[in-house]
Amino acid sequence: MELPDKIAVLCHTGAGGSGVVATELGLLVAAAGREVHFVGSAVPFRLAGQRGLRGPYFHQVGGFAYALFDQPYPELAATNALSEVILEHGVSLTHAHYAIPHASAAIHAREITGRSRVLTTLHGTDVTLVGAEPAFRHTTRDAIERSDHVTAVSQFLADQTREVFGITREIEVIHNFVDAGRFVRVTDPALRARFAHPEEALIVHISNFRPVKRVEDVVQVFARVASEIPARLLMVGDGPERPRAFELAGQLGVIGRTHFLGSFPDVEGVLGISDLFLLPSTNESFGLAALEAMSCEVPVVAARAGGVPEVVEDGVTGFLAPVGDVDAMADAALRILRDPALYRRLGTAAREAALTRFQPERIVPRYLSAYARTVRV
Ligand code: GMT
Repeated sequence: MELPDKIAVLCHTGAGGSGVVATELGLLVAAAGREVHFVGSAVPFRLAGQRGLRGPYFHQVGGFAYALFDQPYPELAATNALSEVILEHGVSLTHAHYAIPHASAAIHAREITGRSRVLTTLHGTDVTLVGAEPAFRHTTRDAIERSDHVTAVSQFLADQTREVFGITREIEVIHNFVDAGRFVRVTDPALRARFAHPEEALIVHISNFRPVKRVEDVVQVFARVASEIPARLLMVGDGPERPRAFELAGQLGVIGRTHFLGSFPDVEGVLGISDLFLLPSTNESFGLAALEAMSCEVPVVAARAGGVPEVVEDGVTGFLAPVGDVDAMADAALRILRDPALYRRLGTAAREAALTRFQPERIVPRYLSAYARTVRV
């Protein structure tokens, strides 16, 4: 297997699963001795503090404001920065996370430079939300069709992509992974005591608070649970729906038991001390935060949406309910939190699933094999 020596990575840099996967994978590929160059508008969320002389390296995409331009054209700036990196460092593979704008930029750079193959990983919103918009339909399909190789983070997403775009090309399914050494149960009574009394259940939600995450359902479920048993809710992340969730928590009388902690990259600490993870999203191609919770022995109550059933096994590592069915989700949460034996069984199985199905040792070689096949095409 002939692996490319130098790889460029394009990804979204803010808080979000695709940037996390791109970063964790890039770090592991760099640790395996390859030269990894991240290209982006900012240092990716979890890459901060991880760079060094031996890489991975980060190259900032420049901006250009000119009176005639009504927009700064970030895709062209990214294409330009990537082309420079390809030519200057002899990069032979670009790993684009998201079809648009990243795969489009990578394909454009491939044409400009006459080198560097393109592997595109689909993460979800590019296909299920943005790409399905008529305004981006042709560009998304084109980016997927003209990539040298395409992977998707779940079987659901691969099937959905073929259906939405009428695409027949191969899409390889490579699930996301979690570092089970880092995402572990934490016994830290002092840390836990900052958020909950010993007798209170600690429920957590992590997301970017976009409408697709249904954060108001999180609050609704929590209010039902908190009316039956002592409990606290940790809301980690930030985004457009946060004010509505905050207001609803006030209306439902649980604001005093809900902590809005904002966004931060090292979520393993908060997951490690929590008892239950809620993910009621309308759609979720994978649900990386749920997997990170599972690795910390935290059972998950989620909506049966998209690729979530490929991660959370109903009745084994948590419970799934129809999207929007907050009563069913609250019932499932109460069932788990009231029954210590069930809680332990689900938590142990969740950790076991993370260890056996979603370990970097199992997933990263699949990407490396895809890298080798892509540069051989
Ligand atoms: O869910 C988000 O809003 C963030 C988004 C992203 O691009 O970072 O997450 C997508 O990619 C993650 C990593 O593969 C998946 O775990 C998420 O399920 C997926 N989000 C959606 O499909 C809504």
